[in-house]
Amino acid sequence: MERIIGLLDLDYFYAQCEIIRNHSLRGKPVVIVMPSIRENSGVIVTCNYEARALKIKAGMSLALAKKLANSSTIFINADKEYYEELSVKVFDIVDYFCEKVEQVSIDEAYFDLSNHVGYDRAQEVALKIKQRIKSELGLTCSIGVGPNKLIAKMASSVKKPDGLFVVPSFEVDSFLSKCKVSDLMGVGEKTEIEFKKHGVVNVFDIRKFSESDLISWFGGAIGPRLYNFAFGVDERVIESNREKKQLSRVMTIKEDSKDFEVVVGNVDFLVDLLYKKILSFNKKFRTISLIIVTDKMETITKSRTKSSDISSVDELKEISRDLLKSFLSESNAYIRRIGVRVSNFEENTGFQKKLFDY
Ligand code: DGT
Ligand code: CA
Repeated sequence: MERIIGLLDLDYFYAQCEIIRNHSLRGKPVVIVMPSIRENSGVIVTCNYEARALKIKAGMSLALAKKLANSSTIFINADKEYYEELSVKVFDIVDYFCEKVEQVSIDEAYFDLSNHVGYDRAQEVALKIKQRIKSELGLTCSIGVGPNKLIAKMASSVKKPDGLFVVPSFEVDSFLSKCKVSDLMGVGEKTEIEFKKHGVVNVFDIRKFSESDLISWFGGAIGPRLYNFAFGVDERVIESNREKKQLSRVMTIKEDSKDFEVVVGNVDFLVDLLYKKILSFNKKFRTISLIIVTDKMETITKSRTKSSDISSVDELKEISRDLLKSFLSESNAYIRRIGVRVSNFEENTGFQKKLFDY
């Protein structure tokens, strides 16, 4: 299966978080300050595009930013706890669509789109992620999609803000042919200057040299990596580092149907797949949901939460079947896609402990 990776980066994140809880800020320059102990001093950690138009930017002192500000500019002290809460909600949405998610900062994560098979489908999923984040939280983000982390990250900044840019594997060369070395991940000012000494400005200039040239310029760790980057090669894997809050399995039914006997086969199949996943996570769960997408592309969710943990695949099947029956008795719609989800987890420590006690 071809590897397809996405990188999601929230736009002017801290500033956007402030704007969504106070709509009167919209349209004004908004600057987020990390205050220092000394009164009236601090550093700018981010600002929105209206403030960037005034040449205010992250890393700048508060004093300088105040000189550049106009009368409508709003300065706000950073509220990290609130931003972290929103960040969790954003990446929970990504988790819902993708199994492997690696968060790399408060507002950035890589995610694996490989099992959505093909760039068209990957693009659709990326768009859905953007739409869900916008409709549920009111935040915009930019997503890049490509065959590896390098290309996904580079693609994410092409259409920033609120962008989506896809570079399928067969377009990597033409994409890189337009990029400068400074666009490559890990190339800061120092590296750029060293490249310049050898006449290297564009990514493709690197290709005129050998890997050992790059090792002699940048050392054995960075040299080979940058050499590979020049050819669009990046083997780094996604290292999932988020605790899963829910697990789900979804499929499209062969033919739209409202016949219990037809749909229940799909539900049982999904429950078997899901149960295998649950066992590998070693968690207990209490809420089961059936997610139904109709032929009119409406999404309906039916859930049941038990007072005790669900203990077997049979119990999971029985509840899923009940939820399906209840949907069919209330609706006349044809079912196109169906999913089963479990949530409300607890660590399954009792069982683990017993195993280790012996
Ligand atoms: P963007 O992605 O260009 O639209 O703008 P941001 O603001 O999302 O920038 P990014 O992705 O580099 O950083 C994400 C958030 O992390 C940003 O909103 C504020 C915070 N941040 C960035 N740089 C610093 C820093 O140097 N110190 C601290 N404390 N926070 C920072
Ligand atoms: Ca960002």
